[in-house]
Amino acid sequence: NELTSSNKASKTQSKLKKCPLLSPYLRGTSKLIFKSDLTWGEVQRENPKVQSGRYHPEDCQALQRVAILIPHRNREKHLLYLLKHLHPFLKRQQVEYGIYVIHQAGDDKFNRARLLNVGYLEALKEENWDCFIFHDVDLVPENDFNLYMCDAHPKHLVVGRNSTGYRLRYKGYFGGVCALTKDQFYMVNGFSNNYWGWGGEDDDLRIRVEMQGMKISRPPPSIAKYTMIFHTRDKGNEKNSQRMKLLKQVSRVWQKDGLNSCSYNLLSVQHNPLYVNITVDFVVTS
Ligand code: UDH
Repeated sequence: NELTSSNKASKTQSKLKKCPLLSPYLRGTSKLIFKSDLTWGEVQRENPKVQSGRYHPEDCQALQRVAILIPHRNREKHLLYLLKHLHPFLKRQQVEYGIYVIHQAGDDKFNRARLLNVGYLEALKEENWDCFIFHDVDLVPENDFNLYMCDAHPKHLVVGRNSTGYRLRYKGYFGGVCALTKDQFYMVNGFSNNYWGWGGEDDDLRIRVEMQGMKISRPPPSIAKYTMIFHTRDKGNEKNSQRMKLLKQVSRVWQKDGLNSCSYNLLSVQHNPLYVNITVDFVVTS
């Protein structure tokens, strides 16, 4: 039923004029407030038009259909703060969007990249999304001119974060939040599935992108700013000591390690009001 009503909504939308690239509702920098007693009920009441994590503008036809993919385990408070800010932020941008949280069950080593591959594959079963935003749970965008839409080349949206003085962490950094079209991500065979624990998977994706002759674009530093919600290193996400070795193999293995070899047990798909929660577990291979 949900899907039928979303199809109807898309048909009505296609009769409307196209939304402009820069929506008239953009405000620039917002002051981000993280209230300690914030609840899911409050955020739900603030976003009555969001259903199953989805929204589309009512007065114009969105330029892109965008899926936001958030890898997650044991960061409920961060998720609440992120969605509190992300829903109104995306509404102001007039994009049609859906938010998917991909949750890794159990306490084995965390695998951010494989969760994001799962998000891409599962989200496409629900809707033919044009653009995917791969989004860490603890990074909140500060300026709504940082458009959550895809470009001709893959886009990296985090130039700076408060915790590092708003400077790019290092030349070529491609982590945190990035945007690739459905085809760009497919062309690179998605992320590698083999990075367990922290680090390396984002550099691996950058290498895949560059090998296809694509360039990475970034919005101006004054716009691509994020507040990182403070946290310490999570249990199960220790630094991956294999990462440098794996990074040397990308050109040899990318065609057989990625979307086309992503294995997972799908434990549940729940349609919550503010997001779709996809829970999986993996067989750890290293
Ligand atoms: N994530 C989880 N749960 C985990 C681990 C990771 O949800 O247990 C997700 C989450 O979306 C997070 C992303 O994976 O934003 C990246 O992981 P991270 O936030 O641990 O990586 P980051 O580079 O921090 O932000 C690394 C540890 C910081 C230690 C700081 C000590 N100075």
